[in-house]
Amino acid sequence: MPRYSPETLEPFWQEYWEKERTFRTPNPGQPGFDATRPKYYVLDMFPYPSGDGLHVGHPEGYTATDILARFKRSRGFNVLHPMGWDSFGLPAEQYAIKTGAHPAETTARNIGRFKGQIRRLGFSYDWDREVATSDPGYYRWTQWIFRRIFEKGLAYQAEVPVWWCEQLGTVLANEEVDAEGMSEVGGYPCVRRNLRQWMLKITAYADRLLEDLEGLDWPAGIKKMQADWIGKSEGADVTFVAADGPAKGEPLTVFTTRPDTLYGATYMVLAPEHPLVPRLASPEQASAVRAYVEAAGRKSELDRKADTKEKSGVFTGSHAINPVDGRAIPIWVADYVLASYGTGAIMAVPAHDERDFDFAMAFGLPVIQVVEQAPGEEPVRKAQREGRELCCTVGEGRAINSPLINGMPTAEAKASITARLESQGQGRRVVRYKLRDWLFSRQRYWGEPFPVVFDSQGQPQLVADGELPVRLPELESYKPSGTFEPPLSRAEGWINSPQGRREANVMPQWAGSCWYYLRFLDARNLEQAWGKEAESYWMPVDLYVGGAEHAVLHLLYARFWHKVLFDLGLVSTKEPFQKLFNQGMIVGTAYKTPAGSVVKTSEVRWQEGKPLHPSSGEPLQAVTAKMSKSLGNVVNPDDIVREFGADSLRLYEMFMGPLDQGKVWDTANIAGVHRFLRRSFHLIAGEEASEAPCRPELLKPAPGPADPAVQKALHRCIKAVTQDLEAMRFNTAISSMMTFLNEAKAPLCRSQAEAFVLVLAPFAPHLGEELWRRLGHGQSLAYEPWPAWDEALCHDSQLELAVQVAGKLRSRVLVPAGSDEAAARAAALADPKIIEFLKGAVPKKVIVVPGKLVNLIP
Ligand code: ANZ
Repeated sequence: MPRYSPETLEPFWQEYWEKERTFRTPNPGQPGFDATRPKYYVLDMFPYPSGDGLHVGHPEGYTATDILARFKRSRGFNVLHPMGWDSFGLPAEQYAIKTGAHPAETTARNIGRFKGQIRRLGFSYDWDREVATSDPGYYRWTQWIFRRIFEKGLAYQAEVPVWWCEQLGTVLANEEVDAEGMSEVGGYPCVRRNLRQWMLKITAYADRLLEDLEGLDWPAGIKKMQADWIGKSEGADVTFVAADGPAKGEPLTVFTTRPDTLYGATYMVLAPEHPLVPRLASPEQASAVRAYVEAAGRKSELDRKADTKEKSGVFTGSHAINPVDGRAIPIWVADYVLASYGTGAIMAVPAHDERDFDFAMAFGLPVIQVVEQAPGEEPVRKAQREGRELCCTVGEGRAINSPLINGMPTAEAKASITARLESQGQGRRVVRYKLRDWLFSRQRYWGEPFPVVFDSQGQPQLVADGELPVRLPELESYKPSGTFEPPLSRAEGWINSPQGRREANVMPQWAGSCWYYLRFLDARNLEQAWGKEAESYWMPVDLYVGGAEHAVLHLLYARFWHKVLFDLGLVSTKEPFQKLFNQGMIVGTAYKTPAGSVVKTSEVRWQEGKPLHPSSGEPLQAVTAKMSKSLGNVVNPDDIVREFGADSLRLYEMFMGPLDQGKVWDTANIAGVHRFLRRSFHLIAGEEASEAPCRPELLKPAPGPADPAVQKALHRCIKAVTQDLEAMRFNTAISSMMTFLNEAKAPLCRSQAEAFVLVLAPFAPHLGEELWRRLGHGQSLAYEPWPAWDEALCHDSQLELAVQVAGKLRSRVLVPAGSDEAAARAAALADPKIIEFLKGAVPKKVIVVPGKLVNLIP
C-alpha cells in the first residue's frame, strides 16, 4: 500500500541539503555570489541552549522565518538565514550548578542536542555561519568591541548602588530585577548595595535610542516599552529657598514637568534620603523626622511607588519660599518621593497631581486650582472637605489663579514661567531620563572575561587587540563564593598577568547577543569581527523574529552597541533591526479540581473523553496555562516529529492562528494538517506511489491542456499564498492551499503539479523536494523561481447575487463579473422566481450591494 512516509523521506532530504550545502550563502566577492539580486536578511533570536532542549515555542518563530527565507530565495533574493547559540551567561551556569557538571561541558552537550533537534525540523540555515557566544573565536570579538566602547569613553568604573542577589551571588542590572525586587532569573530577592562596577554609558545615547524608534517597523507595544524605559521628561528645575528653621536661606531645588502649576504648589516634599532632610528638621520635629526616615529605609521601592498605598509623611517644621509669589509653604518628608529621580524633591500641587492630592487629603493640606478644567475632562479625584468639593484634574488647559500667566494654555504657560525663572536665576529648563547607565559587571564565572588589567596604580589598562581573546580560565570550582569576590579571583595562574592583575568580573549575558547578528555576516573571518563589504551588503536585518520578552533588555542593549559601532564607522546603518515581529506564546492545557488544585496533565485519567482526577475520580476542568514541568503539560517537538513528521509540525504551528497571537496547543489537531500533506503527496505522486524517497520511477503527469477549473483554482491559490506570505499571514496561506487541494482533480498536468509543489515547498520543504524529484528534476527546488499567477484567472467570470424582496431572500441570479447596478437590477427583475413572486408589482425602491445582493422593496 503506498503511503506518505515522512519518517523516511525527511531524513533523506535533510542529509541531501547538508551534503549539497544547498543553503550555503556566499558573501559579496565569494564564488557564486550574484550581485544583481536584492538581499534579504531574516534572523531568529538565537536560543540560549537550555538543558531542556527545544520546546514548541522555538519552532514557531523558526518555521515562520524559514518559510520566508525559502519564499524569498524563490523570489530571487540573496537570503541570509543563520543560526547560533547564546551560550554564555547566568542561565547556563545555573543549569550546570544544578546538574553538578561544568558549564563548558553542559553547554557543549546542550548545543549538540539543540542542533540535532533544529536540523530535524528541516530549517534552511546556512550552518557555515553558526556561532556560539561562549566560543573563544567569538568572544575575542566581544572583547574587541568592549575595547572600542572603552576607548570612546563609554565604559567607566564607579561605586554605584546596585542590585545584589545573595542566592545568585552576583549583582544584576535594573532590567534584570522586577518591580518587586526579585531577580528575573530564578526569582530570588535582591537588595541595594554600593559596589565598584563597570558601567556602560547608555544614557549618552538616550535621545537617539528614543528618536530612532520612529523609523523602525516594530510592534507599537515594544516601541512604547522602550520609550517608557528611556522615560524622557521635559520640565524645569525650580529653586525655592528655606524661609526658616536650621537651614534658613538654603536653596531647595525641585524637578517638575508642570512649571505652569507653580502657583498651585501648597507644600514641598523631600525624599527621606535627601541630604538636606536632617538640617531642615526643626528641634521640635527632629525626632519624628528621624523615626520616619528610618522606617522608610526599610521599605522596598515598589511599596513606595504604589499609589494605592496609604500616603505617609512627616512635617519638618520648616517652610520654603515659592519663587513666583514669595509665599512660604510647609516642607514635608514623604516616601512617595524617590531619592533616585529628579532632584529628590518636589513641589506638591494637589489640585493637579493625584499623588499630591491624596497626600493633601490625608494631612489636611490646602488645594489651589490653577488650571482650568478643559471641557469634557473628568477629575481623577474628588473629595469633600469642610463642606467644599475638592477636585484633582491632571489634563492641560488654561492657567488661572496665576497672576503672571493667567489665560495662557499649558504649553505657553510652561515656557513663560520657565523663561522668567531662568532670567531670575531661580530655575532652568531641563530634560530628564529614567534610563540609567548599564551595569556591566557580573561576579560570575561563565561569561566573557574583560580585556582589562589593573596597573600598579590600580588604573585599568586595556589588553591589546593582538592579544585577544583573554581566555576564560578553566576553573574547577566555579561557583560563586557568596562574597563579593568573583570566582575568577580564585584562578591563580590567570589572575596575575605580567601587565598586572586581571579584572575578575565577567560581562553580563547580554554582551554576546549585542552583536551576534554582525558576526553572522562574516562568521569565519579570522582577521576581523566582520568585513566591511559583507556588512554594507547585508545590513540591516530585514526581519527579526522572536518573543516579546526581550523588549527592554536585549533589544535596547543591541541598539545601543550598534549606535556606538555606527559612530565609530564600523557599521553602515543607524539601527540593526529594521523590522521586528513578535510571535505569540503557545500555551498548553492544565487540569484543575473544582476546589482549584492542579493535577499534572500526564497524570489525568480519561474516561469517555472526560478528564478525571487519578485517585478520587473527581471530574476536572481544563484551563489554558503556560507550559511548565510542574503542570506536566510541556509538549516535546521530538515526539510530534516522530509521530507525524517535521513538515506536519511546521504546518501545524503555522496553521494554529496568526503568528503574533497567543495560541493553545492541541496535539489532536495535527492530524488535520498531516492529512493535508498526505493528500498533497498522493495528488502529485499518484495513489500507487512508493514510499521510498527518490525512486527513479518518474511521475507521468497528465498531458496538457490543463483542466480549466483546476487552473483557476491553482492561480487563485498562488496569488493568495504569495500575498499572504508578503504580509506574514501563514495560517490563511495554508487555508488557500487546502482549498486548492479540495478543488484539484488528479492527475494534474505537469505545469500545475510543479506550480503547486513550489508553493507548498516553503511550508513543507521535505515533501516539496520529494515531489519535485519525482517530477523528474535532478536538483533541489530551493532556487526555482516562484510561480506566477494570471490575474485574469483569479476572478470569476460570473458572480452570484442574492435577490431579496423586502429584505427576505427569494432567489439567486448569475451576472457577469463587474456588472454595474443597472445590470444587477435588470437581472433580478428578469428572474422567473421574482417575476412570479412580485405578481406584476413594481418595486418602489431597489437597493444594490455590488457583487452581493439586490433588495427589492415593494
Ligand atoms: C509638580 C507637578 C504638578 C507635577 C502637576 C506633576 C503634575 P515624570 O513625568 O515621570 O518625569 N516628581 C519629580 N521628582 C520626583 C521624585 N523624585 N519622586 C516622585 N515624584 C517626582 O514625573 C515628573 C513629575 O513627578 C514632576 O512634576 C513631579 O511632580 C513628580 F500638576 O511637579 B510634578
